[in-house]
Amino acid sequence: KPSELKTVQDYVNKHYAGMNSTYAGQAKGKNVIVIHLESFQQFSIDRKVNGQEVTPFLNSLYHSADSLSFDNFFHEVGQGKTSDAENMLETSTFGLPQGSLFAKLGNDQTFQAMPAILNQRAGYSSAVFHGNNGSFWNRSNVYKNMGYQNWISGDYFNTAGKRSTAWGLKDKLLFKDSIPYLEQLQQPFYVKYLTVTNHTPFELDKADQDPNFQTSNSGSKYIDNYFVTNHYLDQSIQEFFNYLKKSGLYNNTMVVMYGDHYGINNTEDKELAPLLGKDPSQWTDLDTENLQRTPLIIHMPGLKEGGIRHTYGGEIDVAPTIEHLLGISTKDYIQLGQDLLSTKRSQLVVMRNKDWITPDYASISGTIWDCHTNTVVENPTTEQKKLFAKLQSEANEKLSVSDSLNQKNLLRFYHPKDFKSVNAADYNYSKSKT
Ligand code: GP9
Ligand code: MN
Repeated sequence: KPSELKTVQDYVNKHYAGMNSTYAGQAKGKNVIVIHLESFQQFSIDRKVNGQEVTPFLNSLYHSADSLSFDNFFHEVGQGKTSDAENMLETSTFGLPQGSLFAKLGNDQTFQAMPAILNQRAGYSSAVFHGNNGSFWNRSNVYKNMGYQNWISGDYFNTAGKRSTAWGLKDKLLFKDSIPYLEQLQQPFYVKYLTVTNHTPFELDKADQDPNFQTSNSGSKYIDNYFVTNHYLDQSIQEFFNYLKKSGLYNNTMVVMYGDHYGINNTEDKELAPLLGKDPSQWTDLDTENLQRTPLIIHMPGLKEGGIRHTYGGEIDVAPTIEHLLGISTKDYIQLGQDLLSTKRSQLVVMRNKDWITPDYASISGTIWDCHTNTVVENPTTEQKKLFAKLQSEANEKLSVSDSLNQKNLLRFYHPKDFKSVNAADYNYSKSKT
């Protein structure tokens, strides 16, 4: 119904936060490489185990003056996990309240997504690289509807025997074996790597482990294994950066790295606590919520005014941030996120289950926490009650607008002047036809 689309449009116009002129267009015309760091959490950044950094290379990028890094960036996925994260990054809309949007709606959904926007507005070619098979999370259909020109999945690579874990080609091999394809892409390109080795249960052959890295002895095999695959992931990114530098691509590329969701389940919190310098008996629900931070690092040589940002945001906000860095305005698109660099953005982060967090308060399963004292707000003042109700209704509205848009496929009816509809039939990912 036109009125339903109108409600969505009104919401988006009211919440448009603009861009930041210091950053807008800084990456204009550059290649974009998004590296999806599977299950990688913020607490691993700068983490030392047995006196050794777990991810020394990512730490160096995190602290580099050529990076914009975010330390209050939250994953906002639901049951669709990786696919929800992808959906947010490509479209700046949420996944579904239940199940995976990719799986449930991906066959017929109208998307106005990053690969098509970047292609139409700035001539970008596009590709996704991943070590698992092409049909997982229904990607073969979804990517066509998003306008991805190339989908180089595990179906393309030699994934035999020890080259793979249970989740597909090991990350070091994924980066290495992707290069012949990457080198054929017309520049500028928009490319996404979906890593997979740092996926639960975080098992890795001894031969792939760094003999110089000693993991924790936490009492949880998930935690101990996690640091091992974190370290492997870190090395794989370093090897890829070495290639980017050697090939010269580094100088005209912006690399965006982010963790898609938690890797360590809250069942392991008691074993994790001491490693984070916390008393397990004092562990709270807010501590668990605080662990839902994942890294976001935007790296580009020559970046002006880089550094670590403390703004509160999440996966929903990444697409407009990237587009604005590329000098592409987002005013005409239906996007629910706000540029992370905008000074007018809201500090309310909305989770898929209607929980929310701000710098001061968090709502976890309906209980309000004070983020400064790490305690439940037992007797809220009238003013606080009003504030919490307002934040909750803002959170609910954001999710319901997203659900109305996606569940009714409303983008079918939306034709901004800057967007030509994507035709899935234009894309063919079968291996024989390259
Ligand atoms: C599968 C990989 C993992 O191909 O992307 O997905 P997840 O289990 O994290 O949703
Ligand atoms: Mn995942």
